[in-house]
Amino acid sequence: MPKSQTPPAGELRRNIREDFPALLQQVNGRDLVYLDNGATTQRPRAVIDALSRFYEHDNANVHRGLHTLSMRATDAFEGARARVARYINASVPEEIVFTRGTTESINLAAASWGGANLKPGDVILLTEMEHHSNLVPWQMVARRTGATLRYVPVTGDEGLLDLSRLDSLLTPEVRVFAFTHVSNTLGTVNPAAELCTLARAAGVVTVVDAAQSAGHMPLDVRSMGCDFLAFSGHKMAGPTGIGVLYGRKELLEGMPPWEGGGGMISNVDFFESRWKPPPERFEAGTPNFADAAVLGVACDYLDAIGRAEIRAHDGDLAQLAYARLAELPGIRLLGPRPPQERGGLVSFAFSDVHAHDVVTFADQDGIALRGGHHCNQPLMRKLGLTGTARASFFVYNTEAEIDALVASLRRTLKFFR
Ligand code: 7TS
Repeated sequence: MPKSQTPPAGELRRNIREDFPALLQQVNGRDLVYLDNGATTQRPRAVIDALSRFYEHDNANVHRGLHTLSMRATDAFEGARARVARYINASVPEEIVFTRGTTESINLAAASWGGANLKPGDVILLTEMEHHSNLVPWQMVARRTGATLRYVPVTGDEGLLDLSRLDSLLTPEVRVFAFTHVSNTLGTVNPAAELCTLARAAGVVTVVDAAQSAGHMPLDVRSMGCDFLAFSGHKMAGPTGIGVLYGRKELLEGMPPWEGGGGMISNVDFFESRWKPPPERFEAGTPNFADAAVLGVACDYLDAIGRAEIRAHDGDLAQLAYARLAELPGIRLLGPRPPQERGGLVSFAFSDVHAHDVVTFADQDGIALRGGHHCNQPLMRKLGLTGTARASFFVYNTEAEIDALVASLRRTLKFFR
């Protein structure tokens, strides 16, 4: 975009909402206000159409046929791999493993890398703000290998990692440090590059959960210095059921497969097999080639808007929402306030109104929120909460929608008090 046409920071192209057909509807007689983007984003017409086009024109299984459609499908699939590699500045496309999503990506890293490298006495370092997806797979591999878990504490409602503790936590027994880039409950943006640098200096492998950042800010795995990075297509305007595990080439090459089947072998005998190199080694069976191909279209869509611009836009809305919500009597707001430490979501609780009631009443006004523990049960317990309501923003959300949210919450509070 020429400079003269660049909107001010935090303000994106005005007609962006028209790209998203699902937004153009009424819910309970009101214009839909979709503020549940942390769970999944809506998809732009470009992505929806690309999926139809793929099935209408190019559909055939990949890596198997010599016929034209199979070659077209394979080109689209491998082209998307290269596109995703560029999206996060991976060194080569082979560092991109396609999975079902963040959850499967972390399970792959934990089972394959963890299963091969962890032993009794080793420590897996996590943080108290991890989503269950970056917690349970590590508990499972800990049980399997005899490794133990250790946690970087969260400072409380302010929702920051207590980095003063990191030196004492990164002892020689720590083999892997898995942490979220952006917390789906607190909104905290963790200093991923700083954490990766400290870990690497201690010889510790890093796994970054980028589920909440991949669609919302620039990502560069090489400047971040991570070893693994996981994310989901459906949280970044892309298709459902497709995700990515980025792994540094040397690490992926040293890892055993975690599932066996077609596509991942170079040779099979009755009693033993040899594996293909990454990424195929980790993609047993027919991959989700159609959604993978269209994930590249989602990358194009977001980059055309500009991820720095998206970060500014979502962050500005979160700042505004925080300020407006703070005016509501009896509200408890979670996570850090400063714009550089908060991504595009705000989580809040009332002592006298359950989060599920907040969400149900908002729905009556056509507003989609999420309420509950957000797959962060240990953190909720630590904070003495059963759940929160959460508003999470994306490219198409507006200040007027925050006005609608605040007005709706005022009505809810009046009803309950
Ligand atoms: N990690 C984080 C930080 C997440 O927010 C989520 C999903 C996941 C991992 C799992 O992603 P999946 O695509 O494999 O399911 N978070 C949410 C949420 O906040 N509300 O619904 C899903």
